[in-house]
Amino acid sequence: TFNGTWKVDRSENYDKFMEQMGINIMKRKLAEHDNLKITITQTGEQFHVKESSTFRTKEIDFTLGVQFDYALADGTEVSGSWNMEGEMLKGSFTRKDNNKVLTTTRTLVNGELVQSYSYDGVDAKRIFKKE
Ligand code: MYR
Repeated sequence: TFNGTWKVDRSENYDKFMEQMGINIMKRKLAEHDNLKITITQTGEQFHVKESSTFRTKEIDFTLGVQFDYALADGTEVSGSWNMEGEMLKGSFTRKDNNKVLTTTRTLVNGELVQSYSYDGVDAKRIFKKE
């Protein structure tokens, strides 16, 4: 289960990913130490995700397979959905400003939550530990 509070522990290639997303160096430097924490509450197909970081706190509700709008921490607006494939959450989100697609997955690996991100040929990961 994904339920619980997860604190980012480390990232892989996240700077390159953000660069591909068009985020400037100053914001990327801040984002490196964003202390991102997500609290996931799943009830059947329904999810409630509370996100907190040095940038903001935000709460969002979504249902698997149902499209919703979301603004990334830098303000970029996307629209898309999460789906469950086996034990993996797979998200596909389209940027509203350029129609390019950002895909993301969440999966549990040895008690850690691993979130992958892919955009325009660049892949990254952030690994979270349970609080
Ligand atoms: C959630 O489940 O946390 C809410 C929906 C998330 C949708 C988009 C996730 C991609 C976040 C990428 C951040 C990259 C910042 C440049």
